[in-house]
Order: sequence, then structure tokens, then C-alpha cells
Amino acid sequence: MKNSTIERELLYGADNYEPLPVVLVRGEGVYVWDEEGKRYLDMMSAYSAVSHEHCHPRLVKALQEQAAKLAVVSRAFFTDKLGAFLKRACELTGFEKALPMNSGAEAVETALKAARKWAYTVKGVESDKAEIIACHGNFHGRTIAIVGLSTIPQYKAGFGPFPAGLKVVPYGDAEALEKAITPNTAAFLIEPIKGEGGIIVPPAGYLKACAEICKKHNVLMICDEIQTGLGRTGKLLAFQHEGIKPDAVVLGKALGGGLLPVSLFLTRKEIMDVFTPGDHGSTFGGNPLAAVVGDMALQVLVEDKLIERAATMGEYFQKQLRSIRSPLIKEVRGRGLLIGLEVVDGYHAHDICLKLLEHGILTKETHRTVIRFAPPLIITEEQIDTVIKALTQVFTEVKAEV
Ligand code: IF1
Repeated sequence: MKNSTIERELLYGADNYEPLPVVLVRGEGVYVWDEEGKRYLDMMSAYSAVSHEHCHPRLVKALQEQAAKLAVVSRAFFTDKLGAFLKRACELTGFEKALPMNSGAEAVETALKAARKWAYTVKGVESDKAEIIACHGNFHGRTIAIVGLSTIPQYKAGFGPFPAGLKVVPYGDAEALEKAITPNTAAFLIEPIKGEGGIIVPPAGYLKACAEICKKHNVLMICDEIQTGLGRTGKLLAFQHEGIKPDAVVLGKALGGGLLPVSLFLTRKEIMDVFTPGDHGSTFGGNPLAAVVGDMALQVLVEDKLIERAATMGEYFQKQLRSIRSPLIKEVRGRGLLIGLEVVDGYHAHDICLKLLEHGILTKETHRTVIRFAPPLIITEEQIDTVIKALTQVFTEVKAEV
């Protein structure tokens, strides 16, 4: 596709993504437009960072007003906005303390550092022996420590060596977790639903069993809700589907209201208190601009009843996807509006995403065979019907080409 905008981005940018051949210029609600003025239904929501909607008016207004008043002052000083944001986040999630960062990976790194220091200063693990356990097929970010936990070869190739004390266990197997725990285990880091791993919902009772095992062995259970949190799966936090309360949770993506990076590490006081002044921080973490946007993002989530919408619209979306009669469909799975449609072997989800693009539907595959459907939580039944119609047509076209 000859396009000077694309060529300029490729000429000056790194080749670390392979974007679909579309140049987006505007977003509003569940829609985005390309530079030719063509409108698309967004089924990606920037990997669930745009759960509210594109350029939500209340969020944009909050951003504009604060940006014109006070934006970044560093944590060398207090501000009038950070405490209000942290209070709302703690009260909404039921954790005592919150540490603000920017990207999801930064908040995950914060969690890992807290877990290790807690292991040494509270649990009594020997210095530099703390171990972290994660799951096969995990995705927690792109830093070297987090990638050290990855089992995706490409995410690790060429970036070693990795920190010590990092282990992985099969996802969905609580027994394997218990077997992997040693007296040096600090924490178990888990996505309540695997996002990048192909939108995998674990077996019922798995998270509960893990929580019990962690408690039994004095291991911190940390839920990475960067993608599954903030209403995406039909509950405020995905772990709530299992009626558990982990020791800590990490939030990001939609916490920034689809406008800027805001992330949080939340836990109880005993764990957060391992940090003393100067231990950890970030230039932009907790800046008043991000605090105002994060605070408004939480307010809008509750006031616009987006969590309830994700539950009801997610149910409708899955029902409609399951009503499509096509030999290409292997499985429809997910929770709320975090849905994956797996195509049978021999078909590439990427090819289907390219055809969906022609039909005005924007999404990308996760893993070769899974098409992600994770729209902004304000999506309507009528818009879902439009997606189903387009998908049915695409499956017919693809089948015909075989
Ligand atoms: C990319 C994946 C999704 C995340 C979970 C932490 C982070 C992410 C559960 C880190 C970020 C993004 C990163 C982006 C693509 C996307 C992604 F495909 F990579 F895995 F969503 F599934 N925990 N996920 O999903 O947050 O530092 O990015 O703010 O790196 O290509 P971040």
C-alpha cells in the first residue's frame, strides 16, 4: 500500500511492529477514522486501554483543564490531585495503598520489587535468593526482568541475560504452582485471564486454589489486571469472578482513560511499607495531570455503568459470535468484552483481520489463530450486529478462496 504517511513512519521509526495498512487520524466513541475519512468500528481499544471510548468528552475536558493549570512537578513535592486519585483507587478496589507509575510494565516492576523486598524484610528469605513465579504464556510487559519471566521465544531472543529467581508454571494447574514453591518464593504473578496468551480463561476454581496455596506458603499472590481490570471482563477486577482477594493488583491501560499512560500498584500497608523514601520512583509517576485523568477514568467507569455494560454486551457479543455457522470457527471464548475467536488450523487470524479492515472493522490477532474482540465498553447491540455481519461475510469470502 503506497502511502507517504506510512513510508515516513517506517523511514524514521523502528521496525518493532507490523501495523495493519491503515492510517488513523481521529477517534470518537467506538469509532476511528483513517486519513481517507473511512470509518472503522474499533474492536481493539488499544489492547483495552480505550475501555471508556475514544476521546471521552469528560476525560478530555479534565485533561485540558489540568494541563492548562499544573501538569508535572515530580514527586519532590505534594500536589492537590494525587491523594484524591489514590483514595478513589484504594476505596474502589479495596486495597489500602497505591503507588502510581506510568506504563503497565513499570507498575509490574514495582510489584516485583515490592515482593522481593517484602520477602527479605518480612518473610525472612535469604538476601538475593527471592523467587518469582509466573505462568507459561504470560504477558506482563517488555522490560528485561519481566521478559525474563516470558515463555514466548521472540520476546526473549537477543535480550539476555535475565535476572535470577524467575520461574514459570503451566497456567491453570494449581498443583504445579504448589510444586514450584520453595521457602524462597516471594510471589506468584498471574493474569486472571491470559490476554496475549490467546484470551484464555482458566478452569473454574483455579484462581481460588492458587490463592489458598499462596496463603498456605506465605507467598504473595499478585494479579496483573492491566488488561482484564477496570470492567473489561464484566467485573471491576477479573479476580472477582472467582471471589478471591489477592495480596496485590496491578492496573494500567484503561486507567489512563484512553488518553495517557497511568498505572498503579495496589496492595496492603504491610507490603507497601517495604518502600522507604528514595527506594523507588519515576519522574512522571503520579503527576497531577495523570492523577486527574486517572481519577476521572475511575469516576466515569462507575457513573457510566461501564462494568455492567461489559457484562451484558459481552454476553450478547459471545452469543452472536457463537451463532455464526462457519467451519472456520474453532472456539469463541473470553469474559465480558474481552473475547477471542479462534479459527481452525490452516487459517491465519491475520488474514481475517486484513479482510475485516476492508469491511470497516478494526482488530488484530493475538497469536496466529485468535482474533481479538475487545471494543470500548460503550458498544451497543446494533454495533455488535454490524461486526457479526461483517465477520460472517469475511468467513464466506475466506472459505471461498480456499
Ligand atoms: C506490546 C500484548 C496485550 C498487558 C498485561 C502488562 C502489560 C500489558 C496483561 C504491560 C501490555 C500490551 C503491550 C503491547 C501489546 C499489548 C498486549 F500483546 F503485548 F500482550 F494487550 F495483550 N500486563 N500489553 O497486556 O503494559 O507496559 O504496555 O503499558 O508490547 O506490544 P504496558
